[in-house]
Amino acid sequence: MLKKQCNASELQIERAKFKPVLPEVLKNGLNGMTIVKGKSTKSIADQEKVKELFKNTYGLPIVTFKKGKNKTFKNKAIKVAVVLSGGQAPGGHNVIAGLFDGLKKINKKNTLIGYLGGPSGILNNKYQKITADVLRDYRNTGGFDYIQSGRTKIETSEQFCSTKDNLAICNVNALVVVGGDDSNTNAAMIAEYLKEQGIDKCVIGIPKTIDGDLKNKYIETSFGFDTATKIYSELVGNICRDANSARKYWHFVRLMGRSASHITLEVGFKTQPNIVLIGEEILAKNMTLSKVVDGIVDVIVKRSKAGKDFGIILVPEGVIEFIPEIKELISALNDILSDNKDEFSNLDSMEDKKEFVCKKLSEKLSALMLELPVGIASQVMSERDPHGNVSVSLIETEKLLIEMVRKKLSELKRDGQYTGKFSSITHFFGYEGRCGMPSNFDANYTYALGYNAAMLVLSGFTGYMSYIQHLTKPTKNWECGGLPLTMMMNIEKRSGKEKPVIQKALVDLKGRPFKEFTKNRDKWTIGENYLFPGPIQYFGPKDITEMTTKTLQYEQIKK
Ligand code: FBP
Repeated sequence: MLKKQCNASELQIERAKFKPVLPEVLKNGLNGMTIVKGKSTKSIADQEKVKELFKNTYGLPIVTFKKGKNKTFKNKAIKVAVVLSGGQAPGGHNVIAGLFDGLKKINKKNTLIGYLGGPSGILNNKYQKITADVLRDYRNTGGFDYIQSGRTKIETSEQFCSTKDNLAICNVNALVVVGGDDSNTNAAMIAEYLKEQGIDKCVIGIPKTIDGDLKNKYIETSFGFDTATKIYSELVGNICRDANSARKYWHFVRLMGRSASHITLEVGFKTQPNIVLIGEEILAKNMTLSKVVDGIVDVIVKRSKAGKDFGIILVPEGVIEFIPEIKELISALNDILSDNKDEFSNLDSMEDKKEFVCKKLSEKLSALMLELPVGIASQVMSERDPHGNVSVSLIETEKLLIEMVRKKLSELKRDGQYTGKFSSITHFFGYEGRCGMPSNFDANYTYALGYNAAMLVLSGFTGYMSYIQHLTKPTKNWECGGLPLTMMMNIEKRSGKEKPVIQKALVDLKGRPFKEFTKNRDKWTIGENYLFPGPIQYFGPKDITEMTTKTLQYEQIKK
């Protein structure tokens, strides 16, 4: 029962009673499982360079937990720290709950602390003891508000040293990092550093990000993707119905997904709007911004000729970085901004900033910069996050597209090729979905990820990510284990320098989900095949409450 009932909604109170289902293999904790180790692994690319940088944690085997008897396990009480890192994703609190329950199941004296405000909490030694009493109010809730999150990157030798010292001050045996590709890169570097220093402490990562771009054969999806896409799909479905009722607006909906277009593809499947842009396809076809706009205009004109001056278009926020000329511009700006940080930050006006970067850009890129609308030009120059990423959530790509579409349509109108009326409305759905109450899938998945992480830590593994597999099967049949973090790494240029990072998983244009999309999208263009998925269902028929994403379903259909 919720402790602070006066502060909780009816749904919160009901939801607090939900008991996540554990995979069978985890039910008896370490006493009921054997640990199977596979062969030594390699990084996804740049093997020699990654191996050189991770001398102590490279090549670890994949670990699988199977039902059986664990003969080697020593039950000594330990203290674990957890940190939530990067953007919020539904289910973070259940990771903490799973970790807490997993630790307590094995030994009541095991304890858990949470570093506050993300990795900066480790550096400033700001933490809080996780207690059963307080945790009760956060089980099955969205958000990261129990211990909050942050985007600090741990990268300098001073920062690694204070991480080591602060873990020692707190007497912590293990650190669990809940994060996306960048945060888990941090986890891999801390694991390597501690090993190199001869310190016997474990570091385990948990795959989190609504963007869905932290995935591979073992990490079938990152947590939060399921809930966030269900929330966005409800909203987009409602807009589809409104558009079809009023029949007077073109809705340009930008969706979160910093790099990959997984969110947009999934919402596309669930709502079947008229146009769905996929950044990865735009890049593969080397489409310029003008070509992308031509494609949109083509559909608008066709629908207008059929008497339909309305429609819905989905735009992934990361699309901007996939358009070749803008990708080149952003990459050049990354270097300029990182090499001239102080000088640039002393410039006050937008005009001065634009002039400053234009002088340093090539002629071609400087011309492009000058062509961009003022708002967009200022957004592409905005401050990078500590991992060197441009803040695409602040770039209003949908407005740029509308401006260009409007221009082309008026040219067509002048030439008598278009007689319709173009009225547009913009939407951006991102923050609306990141802290939603986790779906049953995410509530179970995150709890299992946390519980499984407890088993990895208690078995003494370090430099691993907690993985749960076979996610379209019933929860009790999910398989669990640990995946070496270095296996997912490659070398990339960040803030102008080569860095080891976990490679992002983009939409695979040869993969089943994208193929399903291309089979259907023409139908969606001219017709009104809209679907209205409605809100997430927590109670009721299992077909609805246990439904996984379409992406996962397509990926796991037997070939
Ligand atoms: P993570 O990869 O850290 O989970 O965050 C992803 C994301 O939600 C993106 O979709 C979005 O572009 C970004 O965070 C927004 O960042 P911020 O929270 O710093 O505004």
